[in-house]
Amino acid sequence: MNKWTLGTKKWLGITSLSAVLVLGACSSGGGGSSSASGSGSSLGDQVSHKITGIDPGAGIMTAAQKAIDDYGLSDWTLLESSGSAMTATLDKAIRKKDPIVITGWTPHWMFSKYDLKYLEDPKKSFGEAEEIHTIARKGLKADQPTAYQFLDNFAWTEKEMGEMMVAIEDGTDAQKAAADFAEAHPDRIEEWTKGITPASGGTLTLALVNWDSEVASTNLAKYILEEKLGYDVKLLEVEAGPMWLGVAQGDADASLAAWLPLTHADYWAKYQDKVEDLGANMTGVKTGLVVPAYVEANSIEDLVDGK
Ligand code: PBE
Repeated sequence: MNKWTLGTKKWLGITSLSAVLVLGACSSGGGGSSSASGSGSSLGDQVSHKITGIDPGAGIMTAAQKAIDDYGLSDWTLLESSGSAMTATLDKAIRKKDPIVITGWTPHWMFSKYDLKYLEDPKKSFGEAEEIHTIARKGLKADQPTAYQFLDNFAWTEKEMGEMMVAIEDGTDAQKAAADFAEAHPDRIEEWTKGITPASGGTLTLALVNWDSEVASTNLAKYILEEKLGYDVKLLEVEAGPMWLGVAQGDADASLAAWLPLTHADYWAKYQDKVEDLGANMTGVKTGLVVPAYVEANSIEDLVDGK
């Protein structure tokens, strides 16, 4: 078990930053001159100083806004969308070999589908050594020891999650992808459930946000809790804020979607006394600004015009 001791880090200016979006001048109107390298204009001009983001509650959005401040990118705007809208926009850009800057994270199938790179982050706006944690409501251990023990045991690797994520992205139903994973890795299922006495019925609620990484982990947990441990599991799909609040209030029993120590630092600061941290279900995860490999920039510092 792993308790984080984070300072109450509050980022000021998250909403006060009123970046100006300059439209028009560079909205590639004529002739499709959408070359990623070389037309002489800055990357900022080429992408209209826009970073394609995801849902506003995601920690990566807070971190990206912090990067805008840290690197002096005051003429850049972070666009809100969703994980799926962001990857659709990325796909469109890559088909045309247009430049694009997105908020990206690993594990994610986009890194197997496309040739992408993280922009270096020397100022560490996106933190370091990030992990995905499982959090549970207080009292789960006493009420549902079977579920608690499994959730406490469960940890897997980026490669393993990748198998499920790619299958889901290719159109496999998430529960079918979980069943396929369990069939391919019986030793892992055995490891995670070893010595745990199945429950005699009962319903559990797992809260998740519709991020591809969490869709995979939460569906695998549901599958194992249902098929091996005797539960009926409901998935509660919510935004990041309600996900933390739901576990804190006991509306959800647990969530496998807590990114710590940085990505969800604000939520942790708010709810750390009201949830139980069961430790990492994956280590070595990462968030940052991501571009297609053909984009010349290598560092967030390269987004400053004139560089
Ligand atoms: N993510 C994926 C989340 C955590 C999981 C990086 C988009 C976030 O930013 O909150």
